Amino acid sequence: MSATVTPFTAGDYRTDLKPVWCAGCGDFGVLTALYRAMAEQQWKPWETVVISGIGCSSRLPGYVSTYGFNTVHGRALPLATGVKVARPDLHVVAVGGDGDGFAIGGNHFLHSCRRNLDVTYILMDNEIYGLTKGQSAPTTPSGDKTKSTYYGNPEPSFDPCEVAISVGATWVGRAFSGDVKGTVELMSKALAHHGFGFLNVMSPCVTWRGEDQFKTFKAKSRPLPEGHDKTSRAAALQFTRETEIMSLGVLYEVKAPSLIDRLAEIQTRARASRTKEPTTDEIVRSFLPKL
Ligand SMILES: Cc1ncc(C[n+]2csc(CCOP(=O)(O)OP(=O)(O)O)c2C)c(N)n1
Ligand code: SF4
Repeated sequence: MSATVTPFTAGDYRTDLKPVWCAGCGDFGVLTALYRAMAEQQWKPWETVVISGIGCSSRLPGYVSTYGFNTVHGRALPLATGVKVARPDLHVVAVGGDGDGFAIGGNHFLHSCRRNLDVTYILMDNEIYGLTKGQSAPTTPSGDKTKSTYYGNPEPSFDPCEVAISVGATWVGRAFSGDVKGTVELMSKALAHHGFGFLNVMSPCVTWRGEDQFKTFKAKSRPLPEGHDKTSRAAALQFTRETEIMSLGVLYEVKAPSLIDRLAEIQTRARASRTKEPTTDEIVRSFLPKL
């Protein structure tokens, strides 16, 4: 008699911990989408690790019934690198905010893309530092008034998707957390991707950017045009640095060996080049003076 395997449902990834996010925070949509996307992928919770830094969005691992780390500010990706290299058999997801990922953690973002690390990075981009009460972030549009830029942000902002595509990520997408169905679809593809999958989810902060951020994002949202060539870096870059519109979908997707593939290949070559392991006796003798 064969045992019936019950598939995982979105509810299986929920924990008893109640999110402490403000009512209406965009991160609720991202969390719901992650439950559903993991269920679509049928990832076993005990074979999955969700890793974050520090911020409102970085509280997310506590709400997911997989293994998880809530690490230090800006350090989700180094932890994810270590976990994936030590245990390539696990599914590794890094999550966090735009301050965490692109200001203090910007260096790690560049190198995770470059290495084509085999993890999924889900970024909750609210164009602000939420947890620390509304300071400007690298993604805050130039000229915007925030708690730390009272007379307007003097800095130009950067587009995370543009950076990811430019420095070597092999899957790059943009979603809006107000469209949960669309976010699930993109997140599921990002989770399934082999290599560094980066999903920038525009996720409103209703407290420090105002409820209007929902309206603004919604009004600017457009699907990528039919026939967009996602294998072309030049084509994908046309949908970055947008100001009046916000194109949603898979911007870029190519196949390339991941860091884990390259490490495995080096390991195989290194082992093959060592024809015979020296015995303990031979090692000890090699240190003794020749008489
Ligand atoms: C080393 C270090 N520097 C600064 C902080 C303070 N800090 C905590 S969260 C945060 C920014 C949070 O913004 P973001 O990462 O965008 O996440 P959000 O809260 O908006 O989700 C900062 C500056 C810290 N905890 N550790
Ligand atoms: S401060 Fe902003 S980002 Fe933080 S929980 Fe509230 S709405 Fe969300």
